[in-house]
Amino acid sequence: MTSSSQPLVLVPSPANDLLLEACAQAGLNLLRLDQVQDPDAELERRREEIVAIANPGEGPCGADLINALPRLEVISHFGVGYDTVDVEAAAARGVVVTNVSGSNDEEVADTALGLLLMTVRELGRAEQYLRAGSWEGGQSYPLTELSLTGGTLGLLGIGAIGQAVARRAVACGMEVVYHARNPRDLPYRYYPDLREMAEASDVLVVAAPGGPATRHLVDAEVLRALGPRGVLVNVARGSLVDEQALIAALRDGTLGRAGLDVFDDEPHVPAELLALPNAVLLPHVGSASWPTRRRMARLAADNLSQWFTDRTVLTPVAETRHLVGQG
Ligand code: 8YV
Repeated sequence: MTSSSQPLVLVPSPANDLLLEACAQAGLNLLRLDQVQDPDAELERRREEIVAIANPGEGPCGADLINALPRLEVISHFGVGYDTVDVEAAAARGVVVTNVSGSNDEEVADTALGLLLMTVRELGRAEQYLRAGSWEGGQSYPLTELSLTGGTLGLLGIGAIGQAVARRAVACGMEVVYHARNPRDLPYRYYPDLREMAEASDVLVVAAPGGPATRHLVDAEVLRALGPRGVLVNVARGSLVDEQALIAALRDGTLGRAGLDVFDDEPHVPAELLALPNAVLLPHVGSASWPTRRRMARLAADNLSQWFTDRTVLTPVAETRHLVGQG
């Protein structure tokens, strides 16, 4: 049951049904800004009542909004990546930010594996070949130039998703190496230099957080180092890759192939990319299954109810962890 005496939780942009259902089940009192006639006026009228934000994955949660809410205590973001939330502005105000860390690692890693198979073993293209009748026409599908087994997979980022990708790559008979800000206690070779790692890799999988600190880490030089037989897979954020450099490299053969689930300006995908036969493109479906999205939604709602119960949260982001106890 929700009642107006309960803390008010702002949903600043259109939210998916799973998030709304999970919040309703947790008894949260929501103010959905996309459901009111005049959002600006409503926000102004109720800004002193709002103590929490339930932020849908795609929508921004910027400093303007954070600073407009004098009683804001906590922001629960529906996503593992929280580059759309201005965490610095939140931390400066003492506002705790949570994500849904741990709820979609395996699903996103499966998507990376799918992109690996689609790029390296051309499974999507082979299916199109069959459907077009070419197989029945008497010709076998051409042998693929590459295979996964025996190759080296370089990971940019070795958090929970990176590690889940690494486990799958090992199961496929690949050697795993990684680049991150710091080496970790893991059984994979660490490269302090991304370009050097790209040179030593057959496939580069991007699994690091987005945001200003990682913007365009994968640039023309890294793509050149990956080389004409190299494959880039991105399941993280479009911002980590210089998209124009990627298009140029795929077009002139400097880079062999790319498998992308994420783009710079989603849901827009540049026409140049759509036209490239050596790019496999997915519409950001990394975590897009009912079981995983349900888990994400529940965790996003649980972070808020936990906060209202005992002022702890389950999954605070690193930048605001110091502001809170963990449940
Ligand atoms: C979702 C994601 O697409 O968790 C993330 O960081 O990018 C995806 O799982 C997104 O959160 C849904 O809005």
